[in-house]
Amino acid sequence: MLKIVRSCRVPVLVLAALASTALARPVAAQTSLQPANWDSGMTLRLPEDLNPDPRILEINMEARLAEVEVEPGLRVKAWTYDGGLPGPLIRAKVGDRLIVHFTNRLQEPTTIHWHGVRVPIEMDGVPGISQDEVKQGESFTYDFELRDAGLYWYHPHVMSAAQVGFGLYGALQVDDPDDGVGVADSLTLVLSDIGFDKRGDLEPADSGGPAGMVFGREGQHVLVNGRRKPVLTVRSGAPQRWRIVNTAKSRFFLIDMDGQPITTIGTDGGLQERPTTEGTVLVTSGERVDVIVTPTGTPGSTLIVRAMLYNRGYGSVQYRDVEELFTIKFTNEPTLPKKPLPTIARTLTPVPAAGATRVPVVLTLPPQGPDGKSEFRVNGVPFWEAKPFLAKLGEVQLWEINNDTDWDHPFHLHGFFFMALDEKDQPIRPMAWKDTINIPMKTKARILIDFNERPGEWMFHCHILDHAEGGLMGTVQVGPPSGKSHTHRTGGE
Ligand SMILES: [Cu+2]
Repeated sequence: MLKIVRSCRVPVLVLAALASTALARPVAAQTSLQPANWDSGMTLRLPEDLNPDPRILEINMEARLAEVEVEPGLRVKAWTYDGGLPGPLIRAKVGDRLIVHFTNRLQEPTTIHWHGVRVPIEMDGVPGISQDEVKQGESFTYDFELRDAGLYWYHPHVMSAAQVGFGLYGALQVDDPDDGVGVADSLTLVLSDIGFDKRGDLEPADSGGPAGMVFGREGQHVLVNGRRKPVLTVRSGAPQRWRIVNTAKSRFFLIDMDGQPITTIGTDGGLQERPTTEGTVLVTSGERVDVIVTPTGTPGSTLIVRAMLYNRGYGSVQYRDVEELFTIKFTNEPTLPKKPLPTIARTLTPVPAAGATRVPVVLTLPPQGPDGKSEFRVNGVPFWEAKPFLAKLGEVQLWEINNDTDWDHPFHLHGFFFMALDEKDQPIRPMAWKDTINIPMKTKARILIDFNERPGEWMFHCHILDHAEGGLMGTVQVGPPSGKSHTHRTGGE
């Protein structure tokens, strides 16, 4: 037993070694160090659990139009899950079963895709490939097990650039009570943006034409848990865990807390091998990060958390300003003395790369045609002309993805985690399970995927959703085809 006395004014944090795991991970008796209602400016709604079984979370959810206030007096007629922006925070424990009775009250067809979750193919939410569209007034029940701890999210896979941009997204958090992180004060942060005019009418999904598609449209209002510039009230020197998802359809967030250290402990597929500490953390579209921060400042003062400029292509840093995300307001209590964080580590077992099938993937953007149209291509073809990649069930593949465009592409694979490799086929350290990896302009990424289960046709695409709809999309058929013939339609990703 290891005892850490935090200070004479706060309870003693007792850490016990877990005997059953290879790495002795401490389990903390957690006590909040924050004032009451410290996070009331940015809490997320929770859905009502209809099922008495503690291992089953069963909820109803509706997609519908709703007027939403993103700051006092500033309203937008958004597309929402259950009337809010973002949708409810679906929160369960690892191993739980999730049942979502979904009804579409929109005038357009939609679906729900569960980003990053190892769902059966029938639950993956891609119309024409894994399920039928849910049309206006129709319902569909999603039902699957939450096998992996981590922060995931959900959004439509029909006209996704439009529907996500209009407000259809929410977080799905799968907790591991034994993760040993030992930080009591935790926030889930859904970062997004939305574009609308003075009347609250949404910016059209095709604004800017082909140039808008090539850039990746960003809404002018940056939102944190659906609010503009909310406020957190915190005690200086108290550690916090932030679980962050970027649900914006194009915008990247390079998060800065006035240069104060940000310790990343996990990413898409839960905790990473070991923490890393830097002055900023980048979260590209679709990605998640799990970080520990200890905001520190003079009692009574404020600290602004910002999104700094990050160059993901022409126009993303020119004539642009940093964005304020939220304000940290320090209470008048004295700063807590610095204490070391518990050892946060995870044993990850990489799949051997030797013998993996090499799959070249080249991303291009040919010059505009005479008709002014632009299209992104994967191995020479846009999505609507592409044939599925093939993988045998149990085959390990090494995708060597060459981004030969002048734009970054956060590359997302449905249904499977992968690991990023270096040029020598070794995992990039610290190791982490990813489902979305940013491939900066004119660079390459190498990812190792074990197609060891769940045969079916799985999507991959850029998570700048305008790029996806502009052609940067494809599928991989894992195992034999189901026999159902599929028609790939434009915009039906
Ligand atoms: Cu892209």
